[in-house]
Amino acid sequence: MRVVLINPRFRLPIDTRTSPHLGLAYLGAMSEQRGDEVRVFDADVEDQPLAEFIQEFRPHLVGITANTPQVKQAWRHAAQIKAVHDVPIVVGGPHPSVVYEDLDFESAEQPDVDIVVRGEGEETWIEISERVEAFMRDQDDYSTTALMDPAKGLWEDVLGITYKTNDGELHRNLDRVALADLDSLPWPAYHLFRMDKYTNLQPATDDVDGSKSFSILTSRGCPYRCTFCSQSIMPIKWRSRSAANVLAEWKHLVEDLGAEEIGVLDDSANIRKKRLFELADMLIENNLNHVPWIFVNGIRANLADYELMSKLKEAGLKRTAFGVETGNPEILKSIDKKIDLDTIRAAFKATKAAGIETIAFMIIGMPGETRETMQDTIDFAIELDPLIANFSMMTPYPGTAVYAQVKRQGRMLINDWEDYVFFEQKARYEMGDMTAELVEEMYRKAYRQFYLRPGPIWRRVKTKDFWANLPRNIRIALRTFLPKEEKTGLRKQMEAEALS
Ligand code: B12
Ligand code: SF4
Repeated sequence: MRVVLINPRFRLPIDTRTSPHLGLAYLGAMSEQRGDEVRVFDADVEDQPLAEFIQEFRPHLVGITANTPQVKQAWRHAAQIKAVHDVPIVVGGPHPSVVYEDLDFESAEQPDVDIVVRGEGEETWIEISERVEAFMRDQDDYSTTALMDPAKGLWEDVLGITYKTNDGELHRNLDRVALADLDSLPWPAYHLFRMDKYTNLQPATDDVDGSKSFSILTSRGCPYRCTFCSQSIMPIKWRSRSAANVLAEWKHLVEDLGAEEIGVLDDSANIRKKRLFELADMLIENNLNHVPWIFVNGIRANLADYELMSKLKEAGLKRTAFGVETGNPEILKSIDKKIDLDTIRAAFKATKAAGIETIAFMIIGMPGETRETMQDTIDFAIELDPLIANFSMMTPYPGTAVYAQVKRQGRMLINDWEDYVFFEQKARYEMGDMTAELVEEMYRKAYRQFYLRPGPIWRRVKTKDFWANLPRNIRIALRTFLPKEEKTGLRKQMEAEALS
């Protein structure tokens, strides 16, 4: 069977081409294991128009991924496909998985979407593929309308899906239980991606050829539930792969694919420290520690002591992020991060002492913030003095506690899913005395105050990567801080393409 997996085009191109979509890479690997002929169409990097590609490849099944700002483009892509080819279209990913807000229904009721997959997708995707294939084999009059005929009852017992039968009725089936054994998954199918089209994990900092930069996921989920964090995909139970299983993939990335940089994308990789010690020892023993790697999304600060960090350094860890979020103790308590400022201080101290570079993720404009608390955040970032401080303005994603709180007590300033991004310099909501103007002012101040200190400027200019990457660094800086016209133009272009 021919299957296509699509990553919808996104209107902030520079930030989304850092690495291939790992979720699609897993789904593609599962489909290949099943014997399907698979194509990945990452609309962010493809030159060919989608409709033309679909007409040429004529898939039997299409899957489209969607986080919140991508979802409308996912629906537009579905319409573009159905206009040229009759094929069942499945949408999955973090946005349609927010059942709490009925966002599975929202996608399923789009005229060109047939099935929505909620949560982790590998098993569900394969079950859908099997059903479609079996149906095609048995029917002479194969069409999506026939496939979605309620009288045939083809989808009634498939766990983890929401679907629309051809009478327009929506059906939400029971959830699927999370994968118990992550070691049973195949490795992500990077060969399905045009690797030369990606940048690298952190292009503003490192000078690595994008086709030599790979991601890996060693665990899934997070046992915490911070009030701002969108956790629609993974259940609260944290699950990990065995160290030996991770090592085998790591070896493959380095020895077969020539990885020069590896990004660990886990939400919380260090929940079980023992597993990391084991993995680190294996990387050292197998001579894989010469390839630098990064914890891209942050590890828990309460589980990052000097002993662990120096072992990880020895194993090749170059840089790690921490979700610091705020410098104000009351705000920190209110977001349920289950950590305190001293623990964060200790983690930065231990990590730096081990010789590892640090990134601090900070959020400006949490519910309840004042000018003073936001200033605390800026001051705390300066005190911690990471290599990179990444300030974002609080964006309340559907399904999070903050989203519910803003809907209850605040004023949401956006009502278009495409605006749910935090790269842009606009506040997304107001609450009480916390106005958009204030949040935007403090956000700008954060970058100014943190980066325009003599220390950080000198440190950046001294690095080899900075000079090697100078033209690109300037381009990224310009696009990140002065991108308004370009983004507006791109959005209009996307809408026009969809209508034409
Ligand atoms: C890496 C990452 C990025 C990278 C993406 C690189 C890339 N090309 O993929 C970068 C840094 C660019 C990024 C950017 C953004 N990200 Co991001 N990102 C992540 C992160 C940390 C890991 C993603 C991942 O690989 N997961 C592991 C894979 C296996 O899971 P998955 O992709 O979700 O896929 C599984 C299921 O969702 C499902 N599935 C997904 N798609 C489909 C499709 C079909 C057909 C089927 C059947 C199933 C299915 O099956 C897959 C396998 O189980 C997640 C957090 C997380 N834990 O997922 C946040 C996360 C996805 N990002 C998030 C956000 C908000 C963003 C931004 C909007 C932030 C911003 N700057 O404004 C941008 C959006 C850019 C864009 N175009 O997508 C949110 C999304 C919330 C939401 N409601 O949409 C998350 C969940 C973080 C969080 N906890 O809040 N991100
Ligand atoms: S912010 Fe980090 S610790 Fe908190 S729920 Fe999300 S992934 Fe877990």
